[in-house]
Amino acid sequence: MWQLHQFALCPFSRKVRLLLGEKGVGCELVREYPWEQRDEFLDMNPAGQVPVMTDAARSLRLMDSMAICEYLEETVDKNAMISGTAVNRAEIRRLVAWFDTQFFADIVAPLLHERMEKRIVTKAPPDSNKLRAAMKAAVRHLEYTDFLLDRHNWMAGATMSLADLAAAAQISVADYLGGIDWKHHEQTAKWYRGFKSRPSFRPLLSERMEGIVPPKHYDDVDF
Ligand SMILES: N[C@@H](CCC(=O)N[C@@H](CS)C(=O)NCC(=O)O)C(=O)O
Repeated sequence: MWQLHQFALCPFSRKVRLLLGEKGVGCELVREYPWEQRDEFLDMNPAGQVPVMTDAARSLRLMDSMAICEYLEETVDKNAMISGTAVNRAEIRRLVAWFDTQFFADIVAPLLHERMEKRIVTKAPPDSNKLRAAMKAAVRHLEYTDFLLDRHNWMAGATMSLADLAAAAQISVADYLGGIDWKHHEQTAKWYRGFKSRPSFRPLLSERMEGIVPPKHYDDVDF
């Protein structure tokens, strides 16, 4: 049985969880807070980052969300998420990298730092200028996803792909942390409403991070 070492608001772990759900692969969740820097966890992943996916019975240990997703894609046929022509697959990988690096750096990382890490680790208040900058960046990013979704039903083309899972993972954490103003983003909101009702997404939306309450619309499918 796979075990996924992760925490509720890690967008990279969410992407892996969504892929596991879409592919119907069972997995036990093990909560790991990387900021605790536990020796046992650093022995497991010297980078000190979640997600890490292990299967003790088979002595398997996978880390880095993209490496884990590529492994699942290569070993589980059901619901291929990096498929189509070489050009299609390149576009899927480009957009996964876009959400995992740009969207994360501009929006999710500052929100996690200001609203979660400061609260849990340093007990300092959030910096309102940094929160405002992240929300402003979210407007720009959602304008881009509106543009992508104007051209086709899914982020990278006509079918759902890993790009949609990466986008939903990052957007859902930003939304939990109050970083998204959905006004004027009808294309992205429509796509996200559809995503919210998927069985792979429901368990993530019902989870809460201790001490951090999401906005009311967060798990509402008809927000
Ligand atoms: N490239 C890595 C990034 C993972 C990552 O940044 N995880 C964060 C939590 S969301 C983490 O563990 N941060 C702790 C640290 O960097 O020390 C991946 O895709 O798995």
